Amino acid sequence: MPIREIPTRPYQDQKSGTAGLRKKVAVFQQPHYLENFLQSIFDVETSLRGATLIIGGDGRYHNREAIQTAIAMAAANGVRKIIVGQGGILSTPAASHLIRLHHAAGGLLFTASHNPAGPDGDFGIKFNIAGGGQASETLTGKIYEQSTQLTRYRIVEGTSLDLDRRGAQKIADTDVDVVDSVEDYARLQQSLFDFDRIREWFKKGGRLRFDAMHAVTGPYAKRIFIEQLGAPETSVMNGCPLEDFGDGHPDPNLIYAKHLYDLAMSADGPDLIAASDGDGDRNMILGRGLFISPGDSLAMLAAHLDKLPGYKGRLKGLARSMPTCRAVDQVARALGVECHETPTGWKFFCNLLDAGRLTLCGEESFGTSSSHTREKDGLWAVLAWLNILAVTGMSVQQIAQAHWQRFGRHYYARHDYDDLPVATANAVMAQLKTASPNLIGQHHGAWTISQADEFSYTDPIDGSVATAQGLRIVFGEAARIILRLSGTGTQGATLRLYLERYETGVDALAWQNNEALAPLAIIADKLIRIAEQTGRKTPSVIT
Ligand code: G16
Repeated sequence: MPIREIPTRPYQDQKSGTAGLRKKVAVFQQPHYLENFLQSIFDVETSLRGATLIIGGDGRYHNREAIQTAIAMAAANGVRKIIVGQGGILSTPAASHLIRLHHAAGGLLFTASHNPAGPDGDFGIKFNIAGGGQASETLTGKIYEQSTQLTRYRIVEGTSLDLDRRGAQKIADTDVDVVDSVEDYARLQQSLFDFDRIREWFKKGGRLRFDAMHAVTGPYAKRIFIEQLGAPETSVMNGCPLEDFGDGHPDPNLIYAKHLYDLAMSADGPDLIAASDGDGDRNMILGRGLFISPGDSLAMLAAHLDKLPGYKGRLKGLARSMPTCRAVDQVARALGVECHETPTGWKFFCNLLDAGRLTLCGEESFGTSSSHTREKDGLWAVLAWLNILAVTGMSVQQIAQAHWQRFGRHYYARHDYDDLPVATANAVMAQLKTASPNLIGQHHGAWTISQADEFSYTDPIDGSVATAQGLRIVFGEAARIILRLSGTGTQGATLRLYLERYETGVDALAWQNNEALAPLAIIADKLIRIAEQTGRKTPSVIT
């Protein structure tokens, strides 16, 4: 098997966003496009030489081809051992776990997360580092620099690995191990949760409906919920991963998983309804009669964490991304633990996790996880909820009501304006940034603006600074309006507007979410004028 150096010309658009490089499939299919990006990683991350690398993906269109290329290039670039999920399948949290378990120098994850798949859909690559977390902005910056000046890439020619056959194979001098995609991940979950109590809950008639959306979590959900926990087969829907995700949009939220919302609202719906996304790191939680927003889910899990075997007496700290509602802050205060506010992007939690300062963290974008891995973990969140239901004997509804009575409630919504011209979206941001200093002290109804600025973050562990992480208008504890540009889109620019309103006492239980947020939406419109500046009368998506 000869190693060849292939001459190439650099592309100039291989800059990673919030979570890796995401583009249309057609972009990745351009000559040498994938190879260039991979070679840039191998050139920059020299620790991969002589080390172990984890490879897998969410099963979307182009996954297998990309994995074959990655294996042939890893072997040509001196990687000693490659561990790859059977069939090329590894969920993002499972890959992160394998990196940690095998002390690998990194992992290549082929996914565009919740973005649609298929020949006209999206593809992506995430590079995760030793320790299991996503590459830092400094590292992705270096990889991008390298990608702009690359002149050759290295590859072992004429290889074709049998991705479906478990066990050892060899490519040139590199050992390749095709492993069961689920086994180690399931073992990790067993070490964290009380599987006996959950099994008992199912036996007593507890009902779960989990939608794997024809994406990566199907095999994980079937093995864990059905085979290991004894849930009926009907508990998992769309459990077979398809290259086009069944033509669906595996983004578990109130728009793309509306059927789950309808199920939750039906008179005899299951006790727990949940979904995950394309690569298995996001989660959506509903109970009979209600949707639990991701920020609330984080806070409720934090309040009950001590009931979970893997976490008893171990809560060190809590964290949320800046636009995520401040519900978890209330829990942190009550429990007397530190609480961190980080920029959007899971990588910002990782230093705190590594330093042992953080046990549980989450984001408004349907991401929740803990110190057990270095990615958000969709099935972990579902198991955590199942475990809490099993131990408390309460319903999701009762847990939520009791939580809001004790801690108050953060009404919350996100309004997305998708596929805007980049210049228009930038202009909206620039306008608000310029206006911000003059907003402080303004009264809007009963609320007064106490702070208006651009969020920047100094990492408490390594002192690195992340600037321009979103604009915030804060009305003390009572409310916030946040505006930021998405870092994960593949078409035009997406503006995200986040609305948060905090109420205690009877007002915490009195309102529908949209009723409570209506006055705040009017204030946001007055201050930011998105409709006027973009010509969009309504958001593309409200979640
Ligand atoms: C990715 C990151 C998340 C982040 C999200 C934000 O999610 O992994 O940490 O919260 O992007 O997306 P945006 O910048 O569009 O608001 P995923 O699930 O797409 O990998």
